[in-house]
Amino acid sequence: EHRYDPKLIEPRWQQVWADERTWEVSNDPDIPGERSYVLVMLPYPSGEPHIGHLKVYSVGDAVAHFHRRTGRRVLNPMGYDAFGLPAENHAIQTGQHPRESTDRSIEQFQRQFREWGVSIDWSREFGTHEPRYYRWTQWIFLQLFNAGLAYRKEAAVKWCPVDQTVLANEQVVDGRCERCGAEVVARQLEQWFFRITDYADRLVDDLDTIEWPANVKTMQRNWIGRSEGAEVVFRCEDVDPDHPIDYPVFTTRPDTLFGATFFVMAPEHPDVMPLVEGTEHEGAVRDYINHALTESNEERADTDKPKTGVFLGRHVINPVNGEAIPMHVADYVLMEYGTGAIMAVPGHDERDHAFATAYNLPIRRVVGGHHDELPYTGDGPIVNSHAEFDGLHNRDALIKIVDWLDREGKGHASVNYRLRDWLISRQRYWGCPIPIVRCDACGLVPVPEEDLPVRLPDISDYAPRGRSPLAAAEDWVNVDCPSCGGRARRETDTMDTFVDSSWYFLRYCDASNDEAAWDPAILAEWMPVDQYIGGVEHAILHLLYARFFVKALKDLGHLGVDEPFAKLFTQGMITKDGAKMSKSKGNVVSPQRIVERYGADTARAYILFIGPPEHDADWSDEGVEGVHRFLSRLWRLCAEAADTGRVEGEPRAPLDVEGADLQLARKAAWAVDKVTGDLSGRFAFNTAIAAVMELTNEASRLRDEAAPDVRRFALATAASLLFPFAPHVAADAYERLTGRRVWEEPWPDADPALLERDVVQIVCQVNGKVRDRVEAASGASREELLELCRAAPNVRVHLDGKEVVKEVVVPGKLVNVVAR
Ligand code: ANZ
Ligand code: ZN
Repeated sequence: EHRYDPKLIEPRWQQVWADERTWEVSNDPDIPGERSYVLVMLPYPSGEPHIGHLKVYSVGDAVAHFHRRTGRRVLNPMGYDAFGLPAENHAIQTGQHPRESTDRSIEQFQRQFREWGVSIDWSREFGTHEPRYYRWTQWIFLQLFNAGLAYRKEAAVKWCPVDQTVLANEQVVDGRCERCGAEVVARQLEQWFFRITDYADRLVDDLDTIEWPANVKTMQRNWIGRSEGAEVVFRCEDVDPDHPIDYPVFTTRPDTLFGATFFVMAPEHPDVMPLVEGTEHEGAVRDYINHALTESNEERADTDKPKTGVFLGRHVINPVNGEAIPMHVADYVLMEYGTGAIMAVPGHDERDHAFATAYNLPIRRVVGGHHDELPYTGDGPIVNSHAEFDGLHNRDALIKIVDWLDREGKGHASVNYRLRDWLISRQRYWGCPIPIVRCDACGLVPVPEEDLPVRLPDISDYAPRGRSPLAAAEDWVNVDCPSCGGRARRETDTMDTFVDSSWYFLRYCDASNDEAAWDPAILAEWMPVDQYIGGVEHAILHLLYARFFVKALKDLGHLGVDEPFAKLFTQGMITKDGAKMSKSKGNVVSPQRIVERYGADTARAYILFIGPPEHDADWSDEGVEGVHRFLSRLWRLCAEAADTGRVEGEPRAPLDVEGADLQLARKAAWAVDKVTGDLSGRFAFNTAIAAVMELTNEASRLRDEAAPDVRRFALATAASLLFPFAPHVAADAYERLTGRRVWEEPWPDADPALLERDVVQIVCQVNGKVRDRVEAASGASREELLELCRAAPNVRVHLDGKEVVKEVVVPGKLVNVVAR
C-alpha cells in the first residue's frame, strides 16, 4: 500500500540537496557549458514570506530548473534587501533594534525557502545590511562621487513640522503628513543626489535592446519623459526698463508662439515674490504661494483640477510679435520642469484653456484644423500668426520659427526630461552610511577606500528628529579629517535603500570577494542577468536605478555590459475572492500553513497551475486540493509501477509498439513536446502542468492495456517533466522508477516518430493569386502561418523587390500577402 506523504518525502530531498550543495555553481571559467543567470528580485525581510513570495520563487525556480536540465549552468542566488524604513518604524514602535527584527525575519525567510525546496546557491547569500556587503555599496558611492555623479545641493523638500523629518512625495496626502496629519511645509535643505539625468538619453534609447514587457518599457519612457521642443525667451521690462529681466520658457509647441496670450510662473519660482514686493499684489501672491506649496505635484499637474492663480501686475514681451502679455503665478506650473515658467497658449493647450476661461483671458487660435472647438491640440495649417508662417503646416512652421528665434538670439531648440536627479540621502538611522567626512578646511572628503566600511554604529535612540539620529552618536561622528588630519565630522545621512538594491545582482556573481566588489572577469561570465523575475511595482524606480548603476559603472571601467537584465518577467498578484490579500481584510493565505498542510510541492504546483503567471489569479482552496490529489496520484502510480520492475538507464521511448502501448508512448511524446514548448522562453506553466496531468491520466487509464515497461516509461517521463514545478515528489517518483536522480538527467526529448501532428495544407496567395502551398500544424498561430508562407519558394519569387502592405490570414486555410 503506497501513500504519498510529503512530510517524509520533502525533508529527505531537501537534505540531499543541502548535503551535496546541489545548486551551487562554480565561477571557474574553465568549466565548459552555456551559463544562465536566473534571478528573482530579492525580498525585503519583514515578518514572514507571504504568498507573493511563494509565487515569484516558484516561477524563478521553474525557470532555473528548466535551464539546468536543458544543459545550462545556472546561477540562482538569494539575498535580502535589509535596510529601510518599515524595519526602522517597526523598531521604534516595539523598542527592538532594527537589526534584531531584520535578522529574525531573514531566518524565517531562509527556513521557508528551504522548506519550499527552492534551488538556491546558498554560498552566495547576503543581506544588504551586512558590513561585508555595504562596504562595497560605499565603495560604489565613492566611485560616483569621484566621477562627479554624486553631489550635494539644496533642494525644496516636504517637511513635517511635528515628526521633524523630510517626507517623500508619496507620504504627503492632501498637503498633510500621512502619519500625523500635520500640515506639511516646504523647506530648502541640502541633500545628496545621484546624477541619473546624465543618463536620460541612454536610459530611453537602450530600452530597445532588452526583452522586457512593453508596459514596463512604456512606464520607464514616461518616467524619463523626454520631450523635444524649444526654449523661448520672454522679456520683462516692467520692474525697471533699464534692467530688463529675461525669462526663458520651455515649450514643445513653438509653432503656437503667436497664440501666447499670457505667461505663468510656478509658485516656487524665486522671482515671483521680488516681482510683486511693495505692490498691491504682494499679499495675495504670498497667500497663494503658501497654499500651493502644500499640494503634491501630482495634484497640481492634474488636468481635471480647477485652475487657480493670481495676477502679478507685471507683463512680459512675446518675442515674435512684441506683444505685452500679463504674468500670473499658478500651481499648475511646476518648478522642477523646464524653466519653471511657461508661455500660455489657451487656444491649443487644455490647462491654459481652463485657466484663461476661469480668469477671462484672451484665447486665440493659431493652428487651423477640422475642429472648430478650442482648445485644439492637433496639427494643421498656421493661422493668425505672421505672413511668413501663415498657411504652413504647423510642424514645418515649428522648425522655421525655432530657426528664426535662434537667429534673433531669442531662443533655441531644446530637449527636456521629466526625470530628476535621484535624491539618495535620508535623515534616518537604518541605512547604509554615506562614506564622506565634512571638514571645515577641506570640505567634503571621501573616506579612504581602505577605511571602508564606515560601520553603522549601534545606537539605542534611532527615532528621527529633523536630522539623522546618527548626528547624536558623538563618538562616531567626530573623526579626523582624512585629508588634513584636523577635526572633522562624518556625514550623518544614510542612503536610500534603492541604492542597496541597485547593484546586488553584481555582487552575487562574486559574493565572497574580500578584495573588491567583484572581479570584472567573473562578472563578465555571468552578466547580464538572462532572466529577471519580479513584481511590476518595481517597473520604474528599482529597474531604472539598477540600469543607471550598470551604465555608470561601465563608463567608469568596472564592468562591460550596458544593461543589467536582458529579459524581464513581471508576475501578477495572488488575490482572495478577487481582492488583494491584506491583514486588515483578514483574507491572507499564509504559505507556511499551506505548506504544512499539503507540502511544498502542492503549494508550488498549485500556484503555477492557477493561471498564466503574468496575470492576477484568485486563490481557491478547492484548487489546492485538486493539485494535491494529482500529485498523490502521480506518485502512487509511479510507486506501484516501480513494484513491477525498474526502468534501466535513461527512460527511452519504446520502439515498434502498437495499440495501447503506441497510444501511451505517443501521449508521452506529446507531453514532452508541449511542456518543452511551454517553457522555452515562455512562462506557460499552467498549460505545461496540465499536459503532465493528461499524460498521468492516460497512464492511469491504460493501466491494464499498456505493457508495464511502456507505463514505466510514460510515468518516468511525467515525473521528469513535473520536476521544475514540484521537485520533491518528482525526484522521489523518478528515483523509485529508475534509481536515478532526475535533476542530473537531461531534459527529455520527444521522439519525432511518435509526435503525431495534425497537418493541414495552407494556400499561399500573393495579391490574391495562388502562388504556393505549404503544410502547417493545425492550430498553428497567425505568425507561424505567415512565416511559413513568406518562406515558400514561389511566394518569395513573387514578393521579390516588393513592399508588403498587408497580410490576410485565414487560420487553417489561407494566407494572402498584399504587396506593391
Ligand atoms: C506652449 C504650448 C502650447 C504647450 C500648446 C503645449 C501645447 P511635455 O510634453 O510634457 O514636455 N510646460 C512647460 N514647462 C512646464 C512646467 N514647468 N509646468 C507645467 N507645464 C509646463 O510638456 C511640455 C509643455 O508643458 C510645454 O509646451 C508647456 O506648454 C508646458 F499648444 O508650451 B507648452
Ligand atoms: Zn580637512
